[in-house]
Amino acid sequence: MDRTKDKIREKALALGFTLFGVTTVDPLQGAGFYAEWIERGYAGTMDYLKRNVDKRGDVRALVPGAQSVLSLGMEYWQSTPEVEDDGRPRGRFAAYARGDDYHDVMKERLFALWDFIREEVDTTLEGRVYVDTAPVLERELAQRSGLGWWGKNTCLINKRRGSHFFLAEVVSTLALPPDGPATDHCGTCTRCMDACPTDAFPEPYVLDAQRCISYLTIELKGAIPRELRKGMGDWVYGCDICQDVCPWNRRAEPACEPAYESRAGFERPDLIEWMALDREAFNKTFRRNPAKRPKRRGLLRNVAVALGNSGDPRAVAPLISALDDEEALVRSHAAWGLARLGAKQACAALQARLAVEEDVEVCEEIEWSLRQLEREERA
Ligand code: B12
Ligand code: SF4
Ligand code: SF4
Repeated sequence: MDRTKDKIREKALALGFTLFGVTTVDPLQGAGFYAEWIERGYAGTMDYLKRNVDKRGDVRALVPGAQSVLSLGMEYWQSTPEVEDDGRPRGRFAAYARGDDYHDVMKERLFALWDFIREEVDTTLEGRVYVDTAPVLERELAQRSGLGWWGKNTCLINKRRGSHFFLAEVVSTLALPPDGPATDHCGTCTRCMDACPTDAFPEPYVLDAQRCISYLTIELKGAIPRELRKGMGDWVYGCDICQDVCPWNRRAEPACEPAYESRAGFERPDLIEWMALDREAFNKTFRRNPAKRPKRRGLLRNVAVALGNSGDPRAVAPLISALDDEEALVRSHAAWGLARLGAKQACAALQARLAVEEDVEVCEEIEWSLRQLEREERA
């Protein structure tokens, strides 16, 4: 028992963190694994992951004189209801992102925790708080702090709470007794790997982010590779499949920090309504929400793909309107959506757009879509 650690744990729980553990500042074993992951190209266009690769394995490079790392978890679990057919095609939006942006929420609480530690223990302590933003290998630090193990789906899983939680750290010069590491409980299970619709796991415990729907819908700025669009199904922001199928999430007693609770209409978004969002409506709808990250053009690109995948004839009209969107990225994916729907009635609209279109990539996508529709007509 350590009184200082207990007091800090109590404060962390009061601030809404439900998982708490401590580890040493010893170098991380996974640094080599990480460098190889980057080397294999699995990070795709996420250039920020390719910077400071050498520094990632040692938190002492971030906080000179650091003595301990506090790992914290905050939960966001929520179910995704099935909706009655109300005449509107619906999308899916990852559970973690349906409320306020976790970076903002957790940063504020982490600063409050850090202030408490300094006031309670010693105001001359040095330290920094992290959530996602710095070159920190969060999952491995959390595993070493006993919060959970990295599963074959690569997510950190806690035996009691499952994996629907965010991670954060306080790296500081405060010396605290470490907790023991968590052990792996995946066993022979391969459900997550079998369920992934885009085949994003080249091997257990390894994710090729370039194929992951989460990467495609959030991180990728440009066109989504055509061969992966079908597999995206109705996901418009992130993806929860490899967590939803995990038995540890079914057994968990999950919780949700109120700030992450779903905003109205985010559980199963109305795709036709979202396809019609102009800039002002987009900014209003996604204020303080993580989906402001891919910007309007990225989100509507995803919505166009989901409408295409819906197989719903009601998706044709909004996709035809989107052929005139101000963003080339949206126009090109709307063209693909029409081809995917086999919407032969859209040929005239595609041809009309092609006659005035100036963007080379959009022209190429429209020509491809027209060829698909013509081929289907002949067959
Ligand atoms: C880049 C990134 C992504 C990328 C790549 C994900 C990935 N698997 O690498 C994309 C955009 C795809 C993504 C998706 C998601 N992400 Co993300 N993401 C990150 C980020 C910023 C960096 C991850 C990273 O460094 N990846 C590189 C790989 C190599 O690292 P790693 O998987 O963490 O593996 C480490 C250890 O597991 C260990 N390790 C693994 N295997 C082995 C084997 C050996 C032999 C050894 C020694 C070590 C080892 O070593 C590695 C290095 O330490 C982290 C935040 C952070 N700074 O860590 C959030 C983070 C991982 N993401 C998070 C979330 C919530 C998600 C999503 C669930 C969101 C969603 N619903 O769409 C999905 C989950 C998809 C999935 N199956 O992973 C949470 C995960 C929380 C948790 N419980 O695990 C994090 C921690 C953010 C946070 N602060 O809470 N994400
Ligand atoms: S988040 Fe979805 S796409 Fe990404 S690895 Fe998991 S199941 Fe596959
Ligand atoms: S689904 Fe099975 S293999 Fe995948 S993370 Fe969960 S327990 Fe591990």
